[in-house]
Amino acid sequence: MEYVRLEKEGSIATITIDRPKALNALNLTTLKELKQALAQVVKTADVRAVILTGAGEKAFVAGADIGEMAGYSTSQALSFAQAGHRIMTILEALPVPTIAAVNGFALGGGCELALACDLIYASEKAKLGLPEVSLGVIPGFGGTQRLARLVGRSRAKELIFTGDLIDAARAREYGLVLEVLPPDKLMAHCRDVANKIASRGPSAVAQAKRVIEHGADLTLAAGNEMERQAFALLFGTQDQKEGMKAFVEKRPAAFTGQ
Ligand code: DAK
Repeated sequence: MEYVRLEKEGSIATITIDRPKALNALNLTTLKELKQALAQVVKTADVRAVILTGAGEKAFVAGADIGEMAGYSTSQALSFAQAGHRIMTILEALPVPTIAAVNGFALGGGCELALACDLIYASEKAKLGLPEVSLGVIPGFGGTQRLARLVGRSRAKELIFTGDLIDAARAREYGLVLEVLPPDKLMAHCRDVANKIASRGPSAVAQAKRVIEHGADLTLAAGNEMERQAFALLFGTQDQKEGMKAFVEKRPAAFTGQ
């Protein structure tokens, strides 16, 4: 792949958007390669968490590629938005947690990419925002929906209507990022979180992710019913037997994902 790197260390996969000359902006090729990388992750049985980041010092992803988008017709814009939405949906539906390591600018489509991840950590140097209205458009990869669900409609409207960029500390205050780290500690922190998740029961983590994600669109009663079903289902796994046996025997559990 030209603009996307996929590396695996133990059970952690790291996907790096690697187009630093354009601040890792998402052109069509990059989107296609990101989709390929995610497909590869799905095929790799022992991946337990995915970290997504940007190459270089300056950017996570500075947005969709403005040069490429500039001449789009309405129908081209629709297929571009559909391609972006498909990728965000694939990310959200991955059975393993995804962590955005926001190491610099996360703007427009880049911010939307982070928003489609389960957890967002940022470097002190990061700047986040959805500046699309400054370009005469609106977010096209799910930002209007995911940002509003994460930080509330009012704050999302403020950020989207003004197009303002916010620093990492402000993003944390808004609940958009979980923690802010010194730049040289960001990846280590994300790996620590990923490794901790990887040490837990994989089916349990997958079910927790599924139930939280799907439950967000349901009534409380329907979401609780989904939780009960998933809880019961896990009692059919080896991991539940091992997890509880290990507790009783006062030793760490050796989960297999079965
Ligand atoms: N696209 C293409 N190239 C970009 C880019 C981007 N989003 N961001 C930066 N670059 C390129 C710059 O053009 C420059 O290239 P050269 O001139 O060196 O060839 C290089 O990266 C370095 O950037 P700068 O020289 O500008 O670096 P600075 O430090 O001065 O400024 C910056 C950094 C991040 C503040 C600035 O580059 C900037 O404002 N970039 C644009 C940020 C932005 O507006 N992002 C949102 C993009 S819009 C939709 C689908 C999708 C979307 C919307 C609708 N539908 C289909 C409906 C999504 C939209 C977006 O994401």
